[in-house]
Amino acid sequence: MDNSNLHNLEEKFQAKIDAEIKIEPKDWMPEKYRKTLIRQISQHAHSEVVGMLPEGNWLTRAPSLNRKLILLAKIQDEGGHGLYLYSAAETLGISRDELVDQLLTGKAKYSSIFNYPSINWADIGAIGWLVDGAAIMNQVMLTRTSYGPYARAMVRICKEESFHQRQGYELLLTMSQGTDEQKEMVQDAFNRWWWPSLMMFGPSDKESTHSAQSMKWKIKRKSNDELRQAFVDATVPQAEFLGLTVPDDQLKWNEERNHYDFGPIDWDEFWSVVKGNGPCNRERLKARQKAHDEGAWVREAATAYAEKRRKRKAEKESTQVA
Ligand code: FAQ
Repeated sequence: MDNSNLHNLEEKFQAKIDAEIKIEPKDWMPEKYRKTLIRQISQHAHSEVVGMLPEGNWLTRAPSLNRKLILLAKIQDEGGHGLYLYSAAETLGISRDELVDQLLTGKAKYSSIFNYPSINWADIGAIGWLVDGAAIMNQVMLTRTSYGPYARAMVRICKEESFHQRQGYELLLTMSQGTDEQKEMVQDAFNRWWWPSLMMFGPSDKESTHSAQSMKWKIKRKSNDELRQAFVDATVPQAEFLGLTVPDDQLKWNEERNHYDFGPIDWDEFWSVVKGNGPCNRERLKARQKAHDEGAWVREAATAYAEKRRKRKAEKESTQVA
């Protein structure tokens, strides 16, 4: 394709985005748009799947049958989100095997937040309230992202995340009305999950390498810092209602800005976790590798079954023709 043709296609593509027309799998798209989406959607899918691990840690130790059922349903939802997202990524011409391989070999990232341990039962509440809360803040804008299959997957995911966030808050509300020891557990979980939750939104706008192009293509519609601020503004009053102290001595309501000011984020910690050196990075990848290896027989059986069905159908069609 010559340069003027390519330029024409790119202009038409941007005009579609500007007119809020969704891009669909068979539409022409710039190669960089396709690659950016594969990167973001697959990182998102991996996050959902790896994100099942910190909560899975508490399934056998949930304090009641009811809590166990709720947690089980939530974790299953996260697995489902991973599947919708892998399917959305596959529409861009990459196979599930390649995507999983990128995760297991450490080539693909997943959210930094899932490299922190879930130490006490209140962590389960904190994950629902803060981690799902941060995820929703980011994902609501993604229901309007420019790529059709991603936007449609996000609509359903957001509905489910909203239940996840509320179950986490309700768990903490119950504990915060309990014994002194339970209240301490809630504060301890909050202290450990607060800053990593703020990091989930990604580097500051100044450091964000992909934001400018992703905003132009309307893959992202709000910046990392905008979403982080919205999360702080929404979450601080919820923390106060639980009787919690936010672990940030610089946190203060700013009348003029109509927002909370908050202290500096430890970006060295963030990048160290992203680069594979967080408290649980190795453990998480090892657990995914083990699940992948132990699931080999399921993949083989499903492939053999599909092949058997394909052959039967072909045989039936050939006898019908004869
Ligand atoms: N962790 O230029 P930007 C959930 C990387 S789902 C690790 O700003 P971008 C549900 C970034 O990839 C949570 N890496 O990047 C659940 C890039 O590196 P690269 C996941 C991060 O893409 C709840 C580099 O830094 N949600 O929690 C992180 O424009 C409970 C430069 O960054 C999504 O994935 C991070 N936190 O903006 C499940 C939402 N942040 O690729 C179980 C979709 C940044 O060049 C239990 N994703 N990086 O090597 C997005 O909206 C975007 O990708 C951002 C980052 C906003 C995360």
